[in-house]
Amino acid sequence: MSRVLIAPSILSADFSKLGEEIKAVEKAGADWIHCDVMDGHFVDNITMGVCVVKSIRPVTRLPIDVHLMIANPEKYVESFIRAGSDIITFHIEAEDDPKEMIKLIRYFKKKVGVSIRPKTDCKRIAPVLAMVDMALVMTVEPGFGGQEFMLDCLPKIEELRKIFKKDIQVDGGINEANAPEAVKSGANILVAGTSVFGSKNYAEAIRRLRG
Ligand code: S6P
Ligand code: MG
Repeated sequence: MSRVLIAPSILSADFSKLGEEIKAVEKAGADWIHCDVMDGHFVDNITMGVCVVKSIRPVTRLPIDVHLMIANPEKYVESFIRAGSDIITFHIEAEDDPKEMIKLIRYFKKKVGVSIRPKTDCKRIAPVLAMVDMALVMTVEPGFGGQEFMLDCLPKIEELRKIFKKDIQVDGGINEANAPEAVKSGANILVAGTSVFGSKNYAEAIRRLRG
């Protein structure tokens, strides 16, 4: 099993010193920087946009992993990529033409992820799995950091791992207690907001997540 990657979600960071926070998690061993973009339509929250990606790009050499929890994501792909995104993940529930969306991200030679909410079956993304680099299984209902990990999403990760050999990312309520189960089920990239940025020692928190 290749090394588990840790992608701290800056949604839980202190935005009054975001640059320092990103440098700190990079120094603490983070592999990616996860940006939760929400538009108040696809989910009932509004968080960050292109300007945040643009402002953090010069601060870190880590891949910037953009999680689009927005309606009509195809409208914003180019601006997020030009701002410095390395990975663009969209929700299958938000995109009428996922294959066109994937082709658009590929046009810019960026990594493509497709995400499913807890209630969405793996079957919804089966037709596009061959086209993407990563599948993101939400382990909370998208919208807010700090929620409880949904254990009933574990069988879905196992089911997905049986048919998908590339990166499986999990996102939502990940901590040192449930990370081993998520990895055992087949996840190899862990998004963590509260369990990293809510800790006193980022390096220790990341080490514990990696197991
Ligand atoms: C739900 C949520 C996720 C975050 C994740 C990280 O939309 O906002 O997209 O990436 O929840 O936060 P935490 O505190 O759950 O680890
Ligand atoms: Mg996320």
